[in-house]
Amino acid sequence: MSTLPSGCCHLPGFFDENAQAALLTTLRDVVAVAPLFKPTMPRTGKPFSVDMTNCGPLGWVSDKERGYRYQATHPVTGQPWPAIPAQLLELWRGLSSYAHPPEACLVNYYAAGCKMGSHADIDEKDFSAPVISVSLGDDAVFHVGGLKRGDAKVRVTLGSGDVFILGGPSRKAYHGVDRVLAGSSCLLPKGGRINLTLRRVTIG
Ligand code: MD3
Ligand code: FE
Repeated sequence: MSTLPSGCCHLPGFFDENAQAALLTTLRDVVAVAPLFKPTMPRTGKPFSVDMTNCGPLGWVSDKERGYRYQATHPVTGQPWPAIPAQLLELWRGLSSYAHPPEACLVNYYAAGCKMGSHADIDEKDFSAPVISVSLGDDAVFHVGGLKRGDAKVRVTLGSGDVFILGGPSRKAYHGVDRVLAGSSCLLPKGGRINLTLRRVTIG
């Protein structure tokens, strides 16, 4: 048994199977308007393991030339991001304790074998708002540490329908995804995992 750092909250099975399927249906509409793209690392141009897209007024993107940033338009289509689905706005209202709506919902798609190296989410301006994440599809082994890269890490399996809230002292903690357990869920017909992160970007 290990305890999560202060400010982290794991809500396993927050969304039941029906709610997961409904969320997936709305995400299909999001991806139809804002197709998944492959971000690249600042300076090196190395591709990310995951594919991404966004919904909401601002989306998180990264490329070799301009680095990590939020912007109002899709990097490939040049179109505005679609709206954040109602179920997710409701989730934020219920759990964020924050007076303003989220501005970004980053959608990460993990095919089998994808991972996400340890990083801190620090491209936002308002750190008083939490980050709220929703996992769908295959289980992932996720880690969360402290404010320094070398701090001790706690590992948690994030399953389909789980919600994870990062706030307070953990808002800038290092975290990442070590691996995805292929075949652990049948929610996604082609397998893999989707993670949604709701974020406030600007000061409300
Ligand atoms: C802990 N996504 O998109 S979500 C990301 O499962 C990201 O795709 C992971 O890290 C994923 O940036 C983890 C849970 C999460 C989100 C933000 C955090 C954990 C966090 C911020 C601080 C500490
Ligand atoms: Fe992150």
